[in-house]
Formats: sequence, C-alpha cells, structure tokens
Amino acid sequence: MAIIRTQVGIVGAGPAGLMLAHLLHLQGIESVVLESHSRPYVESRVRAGVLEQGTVDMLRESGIGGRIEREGLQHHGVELRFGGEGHRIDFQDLVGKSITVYAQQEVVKDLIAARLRYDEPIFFEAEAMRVSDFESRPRIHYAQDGSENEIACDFLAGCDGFHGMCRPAVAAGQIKFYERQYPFAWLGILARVPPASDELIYTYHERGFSLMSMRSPEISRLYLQCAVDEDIANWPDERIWEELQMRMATHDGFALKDGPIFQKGITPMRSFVAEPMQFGKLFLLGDAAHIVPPTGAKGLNLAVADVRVITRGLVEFYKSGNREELERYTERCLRRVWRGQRFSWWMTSMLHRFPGEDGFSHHIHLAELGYVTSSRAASTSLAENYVGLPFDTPGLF
Ligand code: RFL
Ligand code: PHB
Repeated sequence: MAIIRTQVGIVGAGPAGLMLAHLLHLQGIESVVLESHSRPYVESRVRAGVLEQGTVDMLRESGIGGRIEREGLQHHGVELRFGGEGHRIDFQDLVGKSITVYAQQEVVKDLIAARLRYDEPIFFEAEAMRVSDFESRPRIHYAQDGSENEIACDFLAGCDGFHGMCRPAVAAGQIKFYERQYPFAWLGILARVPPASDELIYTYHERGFSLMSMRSPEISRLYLQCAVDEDIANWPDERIWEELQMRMATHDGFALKDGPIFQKGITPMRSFVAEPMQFGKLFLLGDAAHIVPPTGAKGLNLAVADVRVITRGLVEFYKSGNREELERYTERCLRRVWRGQRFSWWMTSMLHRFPGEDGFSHHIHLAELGYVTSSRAASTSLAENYVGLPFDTPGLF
C-alpha cells in the first residue's frame, strides 16, 4: 500500500475540486486530486452552462480564461416569456454586468489541462472509499488499479458532489440538513440547430416551464419541465420538439426550428443545504454541501464561491498559522449559499407549474412575471441575483 503525503487532499475533479487545486497551486500550496471517473468521462459530462461574471473573472485572473474569452458567449440580458409574449431583462442597463454561456465540461477541460501542464498530481479512476481522522490527521483511503492506497493530509476537501462519500462520513449528530424536493424534473437536450435567439429564453406556460439555451452558434441546449418520474423512453425526438414549440410559441409567430438531438437526459430538482460545512479538518465544497434547482443557474457558481473562501483561509493558515478565516468558512459560504437558494427557489416557483394548480395559481404566476418584467425595481432584483451578488470576501489576487 502506498501512502502519499500532501497538504490538501481533494476528493472529486468537478469544478470545485479542480478550481481549488488550481488556486492552491498558484499560492504554492500542494494538493492531490482523486477522481473516481475517467478523464474522458468528466470532460464530457453535460451539465451547467451559465457562468456569473465573478466566476469568469476568477478564471481569467487565475490564468484560465483564454478559451472562455474566445469561445464563451457573453450575454447582456435574458428573456422571460409568458402569455405568448417575450420581455427582456437587460442586465447591462440594470446592473452593468453580464453572464457568459460556456459549458461546464469546457471549464473542467481547461482546469485539467492546467493541472497537467504544471505537472501536479491528479488521479483518475481513483475512488475514495473512506475518509478518516479528520479531527486530527486526516486520511483518504482510495482504490486504484485494484489496490488500496492512502493519502495523508493536513486538510481534506470534500468536493465529491451530492452523491459523494465525504458528507455521509460525518457523524449524524454533527450535521443538519435543510431540504426541498420539487414535484417535477427537467428533460434536457442538446441539438445540432442554431439557437432561436441570441439570449436565453425562460418560458412559463400552462403546459409547464421551458428554457432555450445554447452551447455555440450551431448548438442549442433546451429544457422542458416533465414529470418527476418521467421515463425518457416516452419522449421520442418529435414529441420533445412539438412540446417545446407549443410552450415557446408567441402571438407574433416565433418559430423554434428543430434539428438532430444528440444528447438527452432527465434532471431531478432539489434544494439542499448541509450545515455546518466544516468538521475539524474536513471541509465540504460545492454540491457536496448544497444543491439548488437549475432554474437560477447558480450551482457551479456557488461551488466556485466556496473555493474562493476556503483558499483564502488556507493561504492565511500556511502563511501565518492563523486559523481565523478557516474557522469562518461555514458562516461565509452559507451567507451566499442561502441567497443562491432563495433566488433559485423563487425562479423555480415563478416559472413552473405545480401539480394541482388551478386558474388562481396560473394568474398569480402571470401577475408575478408581469410585475418582475414591468417594474424596474423588481427587474433589477432579478438581474443582480442572476449575474451574481458581489463577493463579501476580498479578492484573492
Ligand atoms: P460535481 O461536478 O458533481 O463533481 C464531483 C466530482 O466528484 C467525483 N466523485 C468522486 N471522486 C473520487 N472518489 C469518490 N468517492 C467520488 N465521489 C464522487 C465525481 O465523479 C465528480 O467528478 O460537483 P462540484 O464540483 O461541486 O460542481 C457542482 C456543479 O457540477 C453543479 O452545481 C452544476 O452542474 C449545477 N448546474 C448549473 N450550475 C450553474 O452554475 N449554472 C448552470 O447553468 C447550471 N445548469 C446544472 C445546470 C446542473 C444540471 N444537472 C445535470 C444537475 C444544469 C443541469 C441540467
Ligand atoms: C444551460 O445552458 O445548461 C442552462 C442555462 C440556464 C439555466 C440552467 C442551465 O438556468
């Protein structure tokens, strides 16, 4: 059995684990990243698409922004569509910021490439089986190529997503969960067809929510609300296009063009927060600690915000032995996480049809959307949350 010593042991090579490893490297702090899947698998996993301006700035300032700048699609607003009409929320005019559409797996590719370029340890197909001693001298026990190995570290970063093993390793009495499940899911597709608009379109319709997003000038990313236990086999391509066309139709004849679908999947919707996010020397980051429904486009951005907070704490600790920032990790992260939760829950509630809704609820949805799109105060509130609230931790660079 091999034992590797490092300063920070990181479980998971998603956006949280990779970004943390990258920032630590820039600050001269050693880490080892373990990832249970293969490199091609994590580099092709289809997920998020919207990056807040603060997330893009952080990638750029840390030297990772080259490809985002060239290939990312900068958007200055979004459309909310309901009652057969579109209403634009102009981020630039309302809050002077924008968002960037750039696929999560591209961020993951950029961060893995950086890790390999500076020749720092990242092990794929290496599954953490157990974490131990995180109150004293943390250890990660992992399996790779049929053998069991160990990482001994000063700190342990649980960046292993919602279904990971770090959060369950905490004793039941030490952790509290807050949770909401939603009675619907999203069916998402990627299609080889130019996006029907230059900006995202979020649609509320009596048949349910839909969203038009994109990945490039040739590729559309679309979602539609479906039943929570939906079987993807019930959704042949023609039915998906027909449903999207009905939901997105406008009085002035908007036409959503169809095209070959090359990826399909169903995503459940959940709000979840674990508290605290630190247990001795074990820290939980990103989806391992909190999940939001994707309607607010916040999950990856919140993961990266956690990375920012913990990096400051670790830099402070290794520079001066001062643990103050590390001790405030949960408090600092959760303040932002709860704001992201509120915004994601609100967008989800406003834009989806809940089972059993009647005419009264329908008119409440329409009234709320009408208010949000006609009041400058309400539009500004949506815009400032969507583009990302300011960080309350001073910059890292
Ligand atoms: P990840 O990405 O789940 O990465 C965790 C990694 O840990 C690995 N792992 C292990 N490795 C070793 N040993 C073990 N025992 C392990 N157990 C797990 C896993 O293989 C994996 O590689 O978590 P992270 O880094 O916290 O990142 C979070 C984001 O992935 C997530 O919040 C976003 O994808 C959410 N999300 C969106 N976020 C946004 O900010 N903007 C969006 O537009 C947006 N759209 C979305 C989304 C998520 C979606 N789905 C599919 C859930 C749209 C969708 C449809
Ligand atoms: C995406 O492009 O995948 C996307 C965009 C906006 C969301 C969620 C996902 O709210």
